Formats: sequence, C-alpha cells, structure tokens
Amino acid sequence: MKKNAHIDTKAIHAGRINDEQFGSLATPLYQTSTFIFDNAEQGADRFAGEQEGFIYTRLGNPTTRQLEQRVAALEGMEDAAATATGMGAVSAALLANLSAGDHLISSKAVYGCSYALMAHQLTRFGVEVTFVDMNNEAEIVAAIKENTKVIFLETPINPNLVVLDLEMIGNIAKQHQLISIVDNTFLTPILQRPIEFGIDIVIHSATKYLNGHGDVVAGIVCGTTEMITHIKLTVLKDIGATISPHDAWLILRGLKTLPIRMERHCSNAQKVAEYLEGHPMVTAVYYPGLASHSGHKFIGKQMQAAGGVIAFEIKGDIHQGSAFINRMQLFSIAVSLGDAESLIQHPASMTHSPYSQEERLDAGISDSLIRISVGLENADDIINDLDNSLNLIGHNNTDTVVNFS
Ligand code: 3LM
Repeated sequence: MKKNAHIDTKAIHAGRINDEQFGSLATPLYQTSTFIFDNAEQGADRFAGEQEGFIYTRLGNPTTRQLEQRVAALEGMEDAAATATGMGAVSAALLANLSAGDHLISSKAVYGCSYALMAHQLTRFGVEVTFVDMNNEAEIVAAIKENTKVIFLETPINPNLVVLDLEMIGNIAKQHQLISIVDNTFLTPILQRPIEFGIDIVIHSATKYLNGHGDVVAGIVCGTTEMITHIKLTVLKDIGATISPHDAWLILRGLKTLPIRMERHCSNAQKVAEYLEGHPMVTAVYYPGLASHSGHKFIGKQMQAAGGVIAFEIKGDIHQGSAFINRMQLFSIAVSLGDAESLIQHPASMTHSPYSQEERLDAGISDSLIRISVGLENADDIINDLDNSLNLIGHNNTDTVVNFS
C-alpha cells in the first residue's frame, strides 16, 4: 500500500504484516500468552530492549501490533497502544501523564465513567481536576494553573452531542504546553482526525464503531512514538489493561468495513434526525447534521459528517419517556453505540449515572435526554419504529404490550 493511499484503502491494508510462512490473507491470530526464546541470552536481550521480538502478550503481541499500526495510520499518528477497554485507554492516557500534585482540565460533559475516573479516582491519588465548559475559551484559560498538565475532552460530547472547537483547544494547549487528549469514539478517524488540529493524544473506545459488531470491549490510545512507548512501558505494562489478541483480531476484521459503515450510519442518522425534528411530540433534537445545531458549522471543516448518534427530548413526564422507550421493537434498549443494531438508552439513569443529578445538569445533560445509536438497518424501518412509539405518547398507554423479541 502506498503511503498516500486513501483512508478507505488504509482501513483494509495499513499495518499489514505479511505472513511469510503460509501467505494467509486474513491476519493470523496469535492466541498465545507467551513467546519462546531461542536461548536464555535472547530472553535477557528482549527484556533489556536490546533485541526486537515478542516476550509475553501483556507486553505485546503480533495480532495486537497490527491493530495498533492500522489505527495509528488511520488517525495519521505515529503509533498506538491497544487496551482491554475504552476506559483502559482513557486511564492509560491520563495515568501516564499525571502524577500527584498535577492539575487536569476536563470538559464538564464527558462519558460517565471518564467523569468518574477523573472526579472520583484520580483525585484519590492527589491529582487536581477542574471541569469547565470546553466551548468557553476564557473559562479554559482562566482554569490553567502552574501545575496544569493535561486537557481532556470528547467531541461530539457523549451524550448531548455538543461539538467542541478542536483548533481553539489545540492552540490553547500548545500555548500553555499542556498535553491535549481527545476521545474520538463518536466520529472515528474516518470523519475526524484531531491531530490535524494540533491534538497530542487520541483515544477510542474500540468497543464502538472501530469494531462495529457489538462483540468486543476494547480501546486504543494514539500518539507520538515517544508517548506511546512511555504509555506502554509505564502504565500498560504494570497495570495490565492489555487487549486480548482475539479481540484485536475481531477489531481488525471490523475496521475493513469502517468507512462504508460510517457512511451508512451517517446517512441513516441524518434521515432519522430530520424526521425527529419534524415530529410534534419531539421538543428538541441534538444532531450536528441539522442546520439548527450549534455544531453544524464544524461540518466539512473539523468533522466530515455528524456520525450515527442522536440525542433528543420528548413531551411528557418520566413515565411517558419510559413507556416510549419500552415500546421500541426494532431498537434494543441497551447502552453502547456504533453497532449494526439500533440502540436506545436514557443517559441520566444509565451511561451518565456516575454524575450526581446536580453535576449532570450543570454539565448540560438533562434528565429527559434520550440517546439513540442509529444502526445499519434500513432507515425507513428505523423511522417506523420511532414513529410507532412516538405516536402513542399521551394515549394512556403506559401499559402497552412490550415486545423485545
Ligand atoms: C456508552 N460508552 O454507551 P468502554 N469513551 C466514550 C464512550 O462512549 C465510552 C468509553 C470511552 C458507553 C458504554 S455505558 C456502561 C456503555 C466516548 C463508553 C468507554 O470501556 O469500551 O466501554 O469505553 O456511552
């Protein structure tokens, strides 16, 4: 593959390690915990870093390595480290760059467990955290202190789809010598490459679109060779949030169709968002693909398209909201996103329950928000499912038969 190949070609070929023994087209799965040394000296040399080669799967594995090189190529970054989960990636990126006494600035609204890690865990180890409105340049700058080391965000934000200005944030980080970390899970490198805006580290929950088939939990951190070596040799080696080679193999398979899946997720979500916006029972729709959305101006500049996640609010109280969700038939009631199947969930009681209600409201995540991950089914069927359920709101139907099959 040529270095300047298009991103959809890279999704299939980048980082490919040729199987010289058998010529296997598919990536061989090295499902092994350990690797045999030719002799004691070779083992010692590998441990000392004086000879290349694998030692033990917690420290590296050929299947995993191929995944790391492929995602790094897609993000346009030098290297990557694959992890056991997306939270493993968030933890690795933060723990490798923060020590007791350091200060971290994060967007107020982030994925619930990322918030919990920063607010409830890192603080136990003497890391100070300030949560800010990441769209407010003055507020970010005012939060910077002598000991500030890292700035953390995701865009679009899970779950309210607020879009943040990567160029503005990348510039602030450069000016103040902060390490910027962006969680790119919602858009993937197919739609957004944060490095183009000066961001230092990009992380993913590979559980989501990168794998795309709902059968893996995994994560990945991308950065410079120096940063990734630092992450691998400090945090990942000793904490052990290493990906299983089998999961790496499944994600490599999923990545081959990532560009075409993203195209379909986006076109389906655009149709669904437009439909929702026109429904009388829907009071608000949050999707950057809509001209009415504050993040719409970033499309074509920072992000190529708006992705497959939509948040919205409907008329009625909590009971009508639950009844609406319970009536869905094609949609599965489940957290996670980026799968072939359409999913629906309630952030306040599910993905963002690690926040207190006060913290959540302050972060702009309302109790009535409903989040959907628009799948790869036919858009008309997805819209029909929403339509059936929306049209029954307010018809004293809280005991409508629920069919989850
Ligand atoms: C969810 N999100 O449904 P894992 N970063 C982002 C994420 O959305 C997530 C992670 C990191 C959801 C998971 S909630 C129990 C289910 C932007 C996960 C963490 O560790 O692979 O789950 O990734 O929003």
